[in-house]
Amino acid sequence: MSPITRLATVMLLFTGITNAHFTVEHPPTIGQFNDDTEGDHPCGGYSPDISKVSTTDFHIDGDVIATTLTHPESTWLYRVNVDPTAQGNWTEVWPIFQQSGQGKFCNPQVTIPREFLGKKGFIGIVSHAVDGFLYQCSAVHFVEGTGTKPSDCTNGSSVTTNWVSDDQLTAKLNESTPSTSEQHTPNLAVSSKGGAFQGLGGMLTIGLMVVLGAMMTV
Ligand SMILES: *[C@@H]1O[C@H](CO)[C@@H](O)[C@H](O)[C@H]1NC(C)=O
Ligand SMILES: *[C@@H]1O[C@H](CO)[C@@H](O)[C@H](O)[C@H]1NC(C)=O
Ligand SMILES: *[C@@H]1O[C@H](CO)[C@@H](O)[C@H](O)[C@H]1NC(C)=O
Ligand SMILES: [Cu+2]
Repeated sequence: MSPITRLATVMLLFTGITNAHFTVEHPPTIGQFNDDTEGDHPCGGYSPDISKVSTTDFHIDGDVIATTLTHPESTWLYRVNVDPTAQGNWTEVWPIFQQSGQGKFCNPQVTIPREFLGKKGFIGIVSHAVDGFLYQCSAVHFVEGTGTKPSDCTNGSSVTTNWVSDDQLTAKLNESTPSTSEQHTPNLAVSSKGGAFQGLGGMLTIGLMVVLGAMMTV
């Protein structure tokens, strides 16, 4: 193989490695998505200020939360609050459940307690997966009625769910300050092709440096 072919092969091997632990399709999240800080409470590395972000209407009688999981399994907590900086005092808005199978999960029927009607606040989505807790937040305006299901609201064909309890996730309803012991630690021992390398943007760099180094010596 020529060095260029070799490089191309390696680039191909690394394609898809930098995918996220999980992403949120609906409602739109706030802040720039960052794989490396997705484990930072409360919003995955972004410090929100409700007065500075634009909100999406979320219908309290039923609206859509849609995620894409790139781990083989996750337990999920959906929580809301109206704290201006998304700290603490969270209310659970869907029972904790476990997803098995990578891919999309779309829940079109999330309801919000009426006391939130007319307020602006956050929907926090917390994943408890093999490499720890991961967070995303959406800034929303809680409005009357039911939302319309977007066309990309689908469930992955290999995705199944079941109700579970997860005390550590439940405890996230009271969590308000970043907790260093809960930081997301990449785990190389993760099974499943692709899953093993998620979040390791650095792997790509290291891998390429190794390859470039090898090419120099050819
Ligand atoms: C926590 O949130 C609930 C629901 O919005 C609200 O009724 C309550 O006053 C809040 N408690 C504190 C201490 O902010
Ligand atoms: C996805 O599956 C859940 C049950 O696990 C179901 O409640 C939900 O309606 C499904 N979503 C879609 C878009 O069919
Ligand atoms: C949250 O904290 C309050 C007061 O400290 C406590 O009563 C409540 O049980 C806690 N809730 C959870 C889910 O840990
Ligand atoms: Cu991960």
